[in-house]
Amino acid sequence: MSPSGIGGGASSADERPAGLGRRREALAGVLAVAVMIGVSQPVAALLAAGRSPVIAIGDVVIDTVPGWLERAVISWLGTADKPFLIGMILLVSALLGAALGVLAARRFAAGAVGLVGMMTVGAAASLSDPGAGLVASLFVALAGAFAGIATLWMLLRASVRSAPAVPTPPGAGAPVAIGSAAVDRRRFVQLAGVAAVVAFVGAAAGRMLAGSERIEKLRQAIRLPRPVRPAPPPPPGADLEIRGLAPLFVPNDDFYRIDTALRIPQVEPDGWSLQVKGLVERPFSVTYDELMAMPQIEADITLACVSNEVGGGLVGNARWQGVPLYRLLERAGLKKGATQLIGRSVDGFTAGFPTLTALDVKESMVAVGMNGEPLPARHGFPARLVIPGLYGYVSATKWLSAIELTGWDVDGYWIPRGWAKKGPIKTQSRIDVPAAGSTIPAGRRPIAGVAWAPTRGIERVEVRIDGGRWLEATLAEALDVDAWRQWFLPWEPTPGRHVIAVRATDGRGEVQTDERTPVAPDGAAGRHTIEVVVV
Ligand SMILES: Nc1nc2c(c(=O)[nH]1)N[C@H]1C(S)=C(S)[C@@H](COP(=O)(O)O)O[C@H]1N2
Ligand SMILES: [Mo]
Repeated sequence: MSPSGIGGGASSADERPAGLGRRREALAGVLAVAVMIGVSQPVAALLAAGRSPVIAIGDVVIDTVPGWLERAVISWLGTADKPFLIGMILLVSALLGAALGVLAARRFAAGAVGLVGMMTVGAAASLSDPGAGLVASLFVALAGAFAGIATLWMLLRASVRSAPAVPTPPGAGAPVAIGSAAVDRRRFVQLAGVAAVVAFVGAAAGRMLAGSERIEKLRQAIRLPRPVRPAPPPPPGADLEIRGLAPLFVPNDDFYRIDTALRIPQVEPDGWSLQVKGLVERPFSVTYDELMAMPQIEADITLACVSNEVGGGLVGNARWQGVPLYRLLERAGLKKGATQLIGRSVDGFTAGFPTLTALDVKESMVAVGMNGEPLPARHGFPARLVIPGLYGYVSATKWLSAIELTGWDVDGYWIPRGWAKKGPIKTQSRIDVPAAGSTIPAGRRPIAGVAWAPTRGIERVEVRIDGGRWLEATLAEALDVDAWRQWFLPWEPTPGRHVIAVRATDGRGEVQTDERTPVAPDGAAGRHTIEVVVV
């Protein structure tokens, strides 16, 4: 075996007197970056004002990419957009690491400066987070950079250590004896293994320390107070319980999740408070315990995302519990000009809607409970807004930290990104059974689905098969005007291809439009139409 094969490179040994292949240099750089990131995670998690550089960079990317690109990525990847973004950041970091490894093998200082530069970008990104601190961010960056540089140094030195001290005379053949080359290689592999373990353990420790398990324990220990106005039990027959049909209440674990948070904010209920401020006579704040002690209501409300395509799954119904908004607004006293209510999240997200909605729609609430449990972390623990009839992007602020009364001129997060200022939920209906595009056996079977028009209710659902006349579907018992309603139509199809369309009529007698509009800027319209093959 020739020593020039150690590094796996194709170039001859004379070009690399130390026997150090480019691949190995690059690998050293990648591992240095991995350790750097791995070490920065637990350090960031341990400091209250520290932030993971990777998450921080991701957050900045989310906040700065143009609205159309963000929409395109979400519609392409759905909720996989976040893992994808993290993956891209790690990939770019690895590529930078590889380049820095090769550079450091020639000029170590240059490589080290590169690593420091990467961490500086991370620290700078952290500072765009409202809760991050300058000193903590610098400390995270320094700790990571130090670990990365040390790793790079050890890995590169391990590779050149066994190089001969005396230059081999020209033409003397292999510069490194086979025995020492093997030692050299083993040492590199060992160190590389250690580096990989350090990076992995660091990342895992960071996750653990980030507090999600602790907050989950606290959350599970919380008992929701009995609502002063409980929602009536669902009438019998409100849930048709047809296989494949969306349940009347979507279980919390299955409920769709949409937000800009790369890492779910872990909010300690004890340190949390909700401020009511802005154009109010008496600004105040309430702690979690105070909020829990206030009279609460319960309401069945369907939440929908403006990004939901016709027939899509970014919609769900739940039984929410919380403090009605009008109570908080009464206590604060509205000033003239307080035409908009902005919800602010601990992570900086904002959403605003007309103050009148909060006053007129009595079920508008600061929710603390979802389907009988304290809000799950991913759905906004400890508190969020739930406003019947409005898409989430203008209303449903999770991890709520403040309610701010402003004029209409202030814009929430999504408005400058190309979404409509007003976001009423459009009347929609969806066919769940049979599944779109499926092949099904002939025989009697229902066509079934859900329809929703929060605040207006659903009065009628009609189905059209193969372009025939509209057939009236049977509606399940209604839960509440704010909640979705199931429907079904018995069907005995003939073999072959069939096209099924659905349309709903809301409580005001308005028929869902057939005119297709895209999700941007104010929600998709059009009728869900599916094709199935009966065999
Ligand atoms: N803090 C915060 N709250 C947020 C968002 C967000 O990005 N950050 N997204 C909103 C959007 S666009 C929707 S559709 C709903 C979704 O709520 P869910 O994830 O509980 O289903 O949350 C809203 N609340
Ligand atoms: Mo949304």
